[in-house]
Amino acid sequence: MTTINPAERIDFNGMPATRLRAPDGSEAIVLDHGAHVVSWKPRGGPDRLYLSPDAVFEQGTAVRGGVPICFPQFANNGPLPSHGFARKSNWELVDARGGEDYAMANLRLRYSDATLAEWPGQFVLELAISVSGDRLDLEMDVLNDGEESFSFTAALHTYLAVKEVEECALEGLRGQDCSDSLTKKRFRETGTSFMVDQEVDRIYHGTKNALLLREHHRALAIHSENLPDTVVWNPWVERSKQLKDLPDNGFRRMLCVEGAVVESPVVLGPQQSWWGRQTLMVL
Ligand code: TA6
Repeated sequence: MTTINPAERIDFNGMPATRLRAPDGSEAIVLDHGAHVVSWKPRGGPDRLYLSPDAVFEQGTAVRGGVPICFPQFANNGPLPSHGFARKSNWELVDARGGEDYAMANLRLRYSDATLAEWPGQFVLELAISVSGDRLDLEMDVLNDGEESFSFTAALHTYLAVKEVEECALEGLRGQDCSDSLTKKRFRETGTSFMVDQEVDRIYHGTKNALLLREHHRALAIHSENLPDTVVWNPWVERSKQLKDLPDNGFRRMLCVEGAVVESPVVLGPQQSWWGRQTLMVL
């Protein structure tokens, strides 16, 4: 009988990575670089994360696709480069193992001279990844390990793979306040089903319910805990052309649905901690 290695160290496009495999066949791959989850295949199914075929795998560069970790700044909401340094940093793999029905890994990024040169927070950031059956769980934990308070914004910038973005619908946002990052307008969502047929870059506030991404033949539930904002992003035609690491038609195969904390930054005093989780589940 062959035994499955629940946490195998592999090379992924020249970068050290861990392939997690649960006994039920579900699997995920996470890079040390950025603690970036680049693949998630639920039991018996295709990859449900989009990874750009033109993604660049290089130290100091963010990977286009998968699940970038935005920390300590979401987008350009502050003085740091877009989405902060965590997604471009090298994390340490601190634990990787499997159980009867799961495989999991834990990666850590701790403040260093390099991060302190950009941002004063003395943080310890961890990402726990767990795969099991039809489900992927991602949890970010932040500890303030210093003597001064700090505040941050963050996101699990999940790129979901879709067959054709124009033919899918995101449900569960009705009634939520929304800031449109393109028009700079704020409004309340009235539609029951959100369809993408142009560039979209929105932050929905106070998301409580699970969202449902429906395609003709399949559906995916997206649930956030302690991540009160949901970002929905698709670059569409023109913006895609400006993104060198995304093919011109790449926008058709992806929709970002991100668990985030943006509107009210998290403030942590010394030794205080915070966590936020996003769960994806195939239905
Ligand atoms: O989360 C949405 C967003 O902030 C967009 O505004 C968009 O530019 C995207 O992230 C990608 O950012 P990046 O820095 O990875 O090109």
